[in-house]
Amino acid sequence: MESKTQFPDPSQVREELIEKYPAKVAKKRNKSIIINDPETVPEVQANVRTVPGIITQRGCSYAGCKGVVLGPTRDVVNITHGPIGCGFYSWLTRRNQTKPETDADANFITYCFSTDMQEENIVFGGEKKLKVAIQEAYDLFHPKAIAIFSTCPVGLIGDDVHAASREMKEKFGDCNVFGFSCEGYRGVSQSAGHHIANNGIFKHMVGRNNEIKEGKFKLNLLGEYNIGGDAFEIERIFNKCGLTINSSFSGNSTVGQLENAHMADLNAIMCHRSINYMGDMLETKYGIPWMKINFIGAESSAKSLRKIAEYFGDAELKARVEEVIKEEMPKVKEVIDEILPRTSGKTAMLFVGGSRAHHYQDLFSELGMTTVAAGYEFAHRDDYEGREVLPNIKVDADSKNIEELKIEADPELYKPRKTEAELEELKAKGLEINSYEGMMKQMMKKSLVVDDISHYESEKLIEIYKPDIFCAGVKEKYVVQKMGVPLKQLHSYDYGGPYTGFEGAVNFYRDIDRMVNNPVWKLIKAPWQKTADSEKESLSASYVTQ
Ligand code: CFM
Repeated sequence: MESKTQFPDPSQVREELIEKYPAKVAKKRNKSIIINDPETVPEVQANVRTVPGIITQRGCSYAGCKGVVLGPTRDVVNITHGPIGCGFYSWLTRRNQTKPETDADANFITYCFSTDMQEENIVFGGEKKLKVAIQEAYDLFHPKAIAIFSTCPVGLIGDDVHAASREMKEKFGDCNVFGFSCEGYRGVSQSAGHHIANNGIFKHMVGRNNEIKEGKFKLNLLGEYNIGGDAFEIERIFNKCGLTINSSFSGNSTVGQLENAHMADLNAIMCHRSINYMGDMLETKYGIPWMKINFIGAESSAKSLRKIAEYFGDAELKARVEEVIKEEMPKVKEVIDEILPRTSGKTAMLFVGGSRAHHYQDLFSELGMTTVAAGYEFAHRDDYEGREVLPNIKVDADSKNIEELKIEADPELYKPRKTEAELEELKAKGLEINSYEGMMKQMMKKSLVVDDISHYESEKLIEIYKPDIFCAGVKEKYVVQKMGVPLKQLHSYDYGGPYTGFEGAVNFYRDIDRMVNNPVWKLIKAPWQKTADSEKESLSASYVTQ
């Protein structure tokens, strides 16, 4: 791909990133720092342990299970079984918004439930305390479900959260109680927790309610957690088009929705990394296909709507979708026309999570900006290279730790929503069913892809490329900004958003315009720098033209 911008030679950059490491570490990191080629996508080392001592952006398995996947369901009482720190730091730190339909509907999202384990419980066991906590939550709130999340010490001392949950569930009779063995150490990152959460929801919730809800075109929205109200914007657009969200996994979701997920006719997957297991299991057991969609970016939203309409194959729906796109696009176009001259040609780097480093590249390209380097914290090779590499992924000891549920077609409820012939026809039309092409095929040739980037490597990349914006999280924010580069938080959105759909795209364009065109970044100078400008000049000496 041709570009007007000058970029450093990526192989030289890679050398520079690893040159300070001891030989063994350099060898390992080398496999996770890849020069992209969208035509023949190279292999990326991903989902492996972080080298001890390296400052990683990653979180833990408990974070992925409790915080990410189960956290946003508003009427489950989520109890952290463990020391108070784990519960406290997972309390409202992710901006998954909720809006109950009425004031009378349960919403426990603002509560923090923990068993507050003490030394005594570590020595003598914590099951008794856990059962008391479950009882207390039940007496106070009478929730439809109580979920128990294990933290590291629970696994180390061997508390059986599953037996305790079963016992309490039987005792109550009208409250579903279930546990998760999602101890922080259980995998190499929060990704393990996603898988554990998917398994638990599938085993304990999905399929308990066969009610057929109203709506002609019913789909589940998978892997959309309503950060900053993202799911509300998608819902607004779906409502306009006549599409019904049957269940949401799991932004603003309810127990009732998750229990009824098997009654939808399509699973639309936003975040492939965190929820792909659910898509596959719903397909195998109930015959519901899944499709990768992306509502980050106005063009991507339009494309996703068209894909959904094509799937349902209804002429009226297709026409309505076109009408909605026609209605929404002019507002977007107006803002783009204003902003594009100011953002065009600028560069971005995205190092975040397991899906946004891909999705947000679409928004940047709508702004005429180039992503020069990107990477995930905890994604797997399929999120980088595409799902076709799945059969070649080596299952290591860390992945073997996580249970793979054996799912079979349900004798009564399995009902293929599309025949083989219909699926083939859709595929022939370019609709990817049950597949995801990953991030790298959409990235520029010779851009850098770095998995589980270390703090040191981020600083080096910023020094070398001097991007106009760096996207990551709060842990990186202020260090990066002190280097004179604005940082956009792509986890919490810096308290902004929504960024999905058409209205979200406009919000994002405006926020990025304000950041990359703010003169303040050029004025930042550390006390030891003589002048900010002379520093920049010396660094730009390493640039080569492509
Ligand atoms: Fe999926 Fe997410 Fe993400 Fe994720 Fe996350 Fe998140 Fe994320 Mo933070 S589920 S992988 S574990 S899109 S919390 S809403 S922003 S790292 S890129």
